[in-house]
Amino acid sequence: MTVSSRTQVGIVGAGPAGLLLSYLLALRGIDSIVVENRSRAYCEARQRAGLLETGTVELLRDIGLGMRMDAEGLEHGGIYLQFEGERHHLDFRDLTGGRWVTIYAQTEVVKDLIQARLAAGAMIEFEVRDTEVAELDTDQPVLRFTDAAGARHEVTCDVIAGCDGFHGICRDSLPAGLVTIAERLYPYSWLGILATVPPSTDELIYARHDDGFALHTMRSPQVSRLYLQVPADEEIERWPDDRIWSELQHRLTVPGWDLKEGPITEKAISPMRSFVASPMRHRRLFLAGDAAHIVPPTGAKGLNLAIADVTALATALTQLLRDGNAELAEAYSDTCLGRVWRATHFSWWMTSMLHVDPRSDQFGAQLQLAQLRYVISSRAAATTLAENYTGYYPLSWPLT
Ligand code: RFL
Ligand code: PHB
Repeated sequence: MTVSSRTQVGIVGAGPAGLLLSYLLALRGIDSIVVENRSRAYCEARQRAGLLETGTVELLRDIGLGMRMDAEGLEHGGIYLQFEGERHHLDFRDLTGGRWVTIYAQTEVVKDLIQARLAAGAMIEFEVRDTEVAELDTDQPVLRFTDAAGARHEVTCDVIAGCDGFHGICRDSLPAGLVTIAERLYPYSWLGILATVPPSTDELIYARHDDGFALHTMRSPQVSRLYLQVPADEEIERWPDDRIWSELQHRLTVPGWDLKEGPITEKAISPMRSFVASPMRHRRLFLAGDAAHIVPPTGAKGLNLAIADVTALATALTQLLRDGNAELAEAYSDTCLGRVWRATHFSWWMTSMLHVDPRSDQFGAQLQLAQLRYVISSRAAATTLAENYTGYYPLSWPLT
């Protein structure tokens, strides 16, 4: 038997994009249901992004989600760029007229959102199976799924939002031939660890080393997060903890500074990819976040882009569903893609400047170093990095 129901917006995926969209729509009095194929515990523990742009922080505060972020997040006014064995500071506040970034993990953003939505009585169906979106050429698209107890559901919607990440089903449900893909795979991956040890730095260190990139970031005053460039097809078994620490020491070292080591509680390898699908909408199916685009993590843009997409989408859907005006819904894809391509360029630029490309030669290495020397010596070049890193396009969330 199939259980039938209806809602205004059917949302596929309880990552940051889907959850925030449902939260923003509720602020405008619009109903939604979120379906998610993982468990709540899995969604709240999945280790991913850590860094929020100024505009993302301000949005979360403005909509009443800033309490724990303000108490526990770590505000950073800059970063360190390291190359040729020297560490240089970039002061974002000075370069951008006061902008900053905040370290507040994606796991915490997701926990805050799930807690707020469930407290408001929202429908989030975890551990669903066989999600399908159908009737996409009508004004009443349909969302189907099997819930955790095994019951099949069919939800008639006014709109469906595909917030189901890179491996979701919504992008592939768009009509064949509509979507253009622009893609680049990088010839290296990131090995990321979480370690129970206070960070050895006050702000993030991005290091270009002849043996590969390394990044020192953090989660809290007690927990460090670090990344190492590794070969694209690397296996995690080849990286016992002592090898990871010795490679981090080697790539991050500068005279007079110590990298503190501690127990590693998590380690994983992630591939590096740039990917943009356009358009991000077909009739009443809208894609948002990683379902539509992926950036390599070097620019810390993925989560911020997902949040920007759904902020634009919630505004467009309010106009469409409350006021019967389709103008912003029709502009949605172009509105998002402007920001997406800026972030795609920035992430590609940071990635190419800081990683060692195994196919490159002396010419490529010298270009990277020339670019890095330029960034730390020219105020114009440093400002370019700072204004992109802290978030170039403003977010807009009208008060009503
Ligand atoms: P998500 O988080 O992947 O969520 C999609 C959700 O959809 C569910 N799903 C389905 N549900 C129902 N039915 C189906 N058929 C489904 N298929 C999938 C999934 O289970 C999941 O819960 O996408 P969203 O919401 O668009 O959010 C995007 C961000 O997660 C991502 O862009 C960032 O994590 C990227 N990223 C970073 N972004 C930043 O802004 N700053 C950073 O510092 C940063 N660091 C990172 C990162 C990503 C990383 N990895 C592992 C890719 C560091 C790393 C290592
Ligand atoms: C993180 O804290 O996980 C992080 C920060 C900055 C990046 C990527 C990841 O560029």
